[in-house]
Amino acid sequence: MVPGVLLLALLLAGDGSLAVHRGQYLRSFPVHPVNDPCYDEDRPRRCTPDFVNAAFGVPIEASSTCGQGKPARFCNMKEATDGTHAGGRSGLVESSCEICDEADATKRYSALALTDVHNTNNVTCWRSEPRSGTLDAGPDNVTLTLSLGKKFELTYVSLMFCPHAIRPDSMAIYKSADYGKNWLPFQFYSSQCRKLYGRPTKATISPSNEQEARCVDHNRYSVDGVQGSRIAFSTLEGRPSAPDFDNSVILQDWVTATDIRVIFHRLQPASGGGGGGGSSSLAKSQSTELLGGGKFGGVPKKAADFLTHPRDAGSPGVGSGVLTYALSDFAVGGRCKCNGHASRCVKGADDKLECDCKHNTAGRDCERCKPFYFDRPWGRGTMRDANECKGKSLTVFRRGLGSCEKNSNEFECPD
Ligand SMILES: [Ca+2]
Repeated sequence: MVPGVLLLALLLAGDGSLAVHRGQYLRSFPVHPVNDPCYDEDRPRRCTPDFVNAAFGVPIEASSTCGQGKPARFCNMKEATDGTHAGGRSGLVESSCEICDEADATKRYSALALTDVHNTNNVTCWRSEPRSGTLDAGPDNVTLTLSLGKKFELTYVSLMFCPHAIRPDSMAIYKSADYGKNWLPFQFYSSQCRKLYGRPTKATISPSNEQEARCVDHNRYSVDGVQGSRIAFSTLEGRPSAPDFDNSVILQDWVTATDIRVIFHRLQPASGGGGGGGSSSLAKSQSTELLGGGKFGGVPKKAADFLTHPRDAGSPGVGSGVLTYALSDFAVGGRCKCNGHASRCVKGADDKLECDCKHNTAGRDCERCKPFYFDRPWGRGTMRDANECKGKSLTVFRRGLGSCEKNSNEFECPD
């Protein structure tokens, strides 16, 4: 044999042995990557995406922004409390006034500041246009809408107010679980819960009303001071089934959201503090209308009712036309919702966020079984049971192999 041919023969032999080894390698390789949190070796187990601030870097739509269109003047306020409790507000003291102007980077208060990096040494703020503070101007609502683009299961919604900004007297947090078609109340804050939102202050949640929004007098119950402070709504706090969340479909629905909307209804409490009511006759007539309760009487309430809520009597004389709603950070803590069947969410072909589904599940939220895996009904993956979708009894025909194999998910076997 000439040396060249020998070399070729050796090379071919080498290739052949490599092919054998490759085959063995493939056979011994586990079906799922070693570090896949959705599998314990080959056994499926419940898996969830990481806990994140789902709002981070997501643009928020604001119905009003200071300095947009034309520069405006706003004032920071210092709040003077009289030391007594119940509402805790006895007046506002103007501290300093500034100009907002979106054309000037140093005077810009855009909604992008709501979801940027929150650095306590360099706080960036969104501000609403200065509120008129008069009844003639109509409803004083300002709305912030966050669209997550995917179902998430939320643990909290946190709003950080700007330094020297007053915390609004009355505001509501809503959620949508269907990409903004329907809105449900998540939480209310007011010094006059019953009057504005038709709910008692800090109602107790029982097992029969676990997906009802509560109203909290945040001024009364806050311990962290009034100015520049944070409001954090914990979605499961005080809800009896929270320790058994895995098995509570009601709470799983309750924490599910695709969108979060915050509506500031009233910047200042009605004159007279916590329970006072309006001072003008117009204010009184509006209060009476609200107290009548027809509009806010029953539950569940439609978000639309609140969206058209007439402005209640504020304190028209105080800081008229210069006060703003001002937030430095809007955060929502939670996990991308994959029903226990994925450990991460990824951008899909349509550039939308979707679960990287395992356990033979499919859908943006792994909310159904893959085709041909219907041997048992779909179920949410839990600590006790990953509820993998199965297709064991399905007999299929693999094209090209000429034989019937189970689970190959291609063609049904011919009889
Ligand atoms: Ca910020």
